[in-house]
Amino acid sequence: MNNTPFTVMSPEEAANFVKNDDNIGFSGFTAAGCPKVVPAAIAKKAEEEHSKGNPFKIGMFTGASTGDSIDGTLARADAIKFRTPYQSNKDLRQAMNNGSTAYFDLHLSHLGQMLRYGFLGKINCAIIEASDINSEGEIVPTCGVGIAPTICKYADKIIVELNSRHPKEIKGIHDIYVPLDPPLRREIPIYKVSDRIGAPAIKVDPSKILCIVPTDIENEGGTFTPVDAVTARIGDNVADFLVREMNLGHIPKSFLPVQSGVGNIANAVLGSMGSNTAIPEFEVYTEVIQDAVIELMKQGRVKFASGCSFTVSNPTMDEIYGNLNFFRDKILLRSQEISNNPEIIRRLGLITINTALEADIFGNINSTHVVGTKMMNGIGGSGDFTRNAYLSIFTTPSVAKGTKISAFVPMVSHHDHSEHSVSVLITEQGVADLRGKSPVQRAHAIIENCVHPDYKQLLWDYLKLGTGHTPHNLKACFAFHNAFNETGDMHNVDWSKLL
Ligand code: 0RQ
Repeated sequence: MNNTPFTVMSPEEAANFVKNDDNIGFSGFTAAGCPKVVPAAIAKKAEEEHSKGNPFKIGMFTGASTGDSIDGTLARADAIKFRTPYQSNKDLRQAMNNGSTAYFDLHLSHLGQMLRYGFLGKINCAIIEASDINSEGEIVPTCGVGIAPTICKYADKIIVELNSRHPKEIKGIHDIYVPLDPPLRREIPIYKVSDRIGAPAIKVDPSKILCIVPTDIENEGGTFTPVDAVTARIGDNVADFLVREMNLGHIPKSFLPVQSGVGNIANAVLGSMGSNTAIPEFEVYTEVIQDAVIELMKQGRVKFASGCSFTVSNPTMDEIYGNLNFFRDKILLRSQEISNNPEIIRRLGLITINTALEADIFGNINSTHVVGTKMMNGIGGSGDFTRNAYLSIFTTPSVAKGTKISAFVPMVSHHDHSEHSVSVLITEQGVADLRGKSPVQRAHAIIENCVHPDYKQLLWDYLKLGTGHTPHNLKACFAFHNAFNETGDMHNVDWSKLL
């Protein structure tokens, strides 16, 4: 029942407010908290317009990746002119790599302020998924926040998808805070992971709300892939390394808050940390709260989690909603500007754990581009956390595509995180501690400890081909990538043919 003064509309009626060339801001972070039915109606409208020979494409500001009902549906309708920031949808990836969608990849913490600074143009309309709304224009988000507070403030108009699948009782789990902009910015007053600094809802000008679209749709929750031998080994290597660091006095005995990236390695790492009893119970300050965090919270191993979304499977989401009294005082959901904020990351002293696509033997990281040219997903929050960490760790399996790709190459084919920000590399083979080491010493640590046995000798041989502080050989530095492009297998590098 609609107890508010706002007009109720169908998704198609709401989609009619969206015009060709509009910039639209979407709530949510990953598929969590994203609107679903209005984007699908916009895609349908785009297809209708295209069939009449009319142009119809929109610009899109999202929190991070979204569900298929936004990125997939709109990409397949060829309805995306511009897109920022992170994404992970295969149809959108194809559109970005073939040039039909212009993609701007940036650090997730930067988007809110860039929108407020006016760097990215106007926001014509915000489409927000809500669990509740009142006549004063207080919108309670659902299971992800993303950039919702800023786009609600700066969009000309707002469409609200009111999704009854999310209980109204979730109110209180969100912490909505938008910093002042320079020159008025002050410190963001989070001194502990659990500090609440904002409001439980997003306050908007009620006159901007075009309509409410009622829905009752399940979250597009991810599937949870079980830990396999490689991810389990990586997880154990991370946990054992952190215990050693604690015993050396490099990490306080009370431990430090942990950020871990998205995906199966992150779940495995948290699982290993949880089951390693030498690690005390810990807190999580991260962007995505995954299944493993919820599991460890139930076991009493994670004391508190601050994040931007519940990026969990649907059964885990149901479990959280069914036990809100247990979880309510242990979790806060914040905007990505706060969950990924450099000031807070540095102040709290985060141990950050992210996944590399490839790394080079000197410790530089490529998180985004497959063989240097094809965008995979985007930098996401990995740069926000890595650059500002107390201890920045990158994990990766040592090989991909069977063993045809080595995750370690002479020089990264695209550069996201520099040697200056990366402290430790960890694979299923072992741990390379890069702190305090020269480039050559880093290469020794990486080749000895992290590289797959198939590729060790090739990389030792490469190290002899260069001179200087960072001994690259510019004729040979992309030999691994060239071998893969030419033969489909990095094993086929032959230094003698290159020099
Ligand atoms: O391909 O799916 O065809 O099998 O890349 O690799 O090992 O399944 O790893 O899913 O964790 O993704 C870096 C992309 C890793 C991710 C990246 C192929 C491999 C496979 C995926 P297939 P895996 P993951 C917080 C932090 C950036 C953002 C970030 C990412 C596919 O972690 O997007 O860190 N990170 N955010 O076979 C060519 C290589 C390869 C390779 C693997 N060297 N060359 N292909 N693959 N290595 C999260 C947010 O910001 C929301």
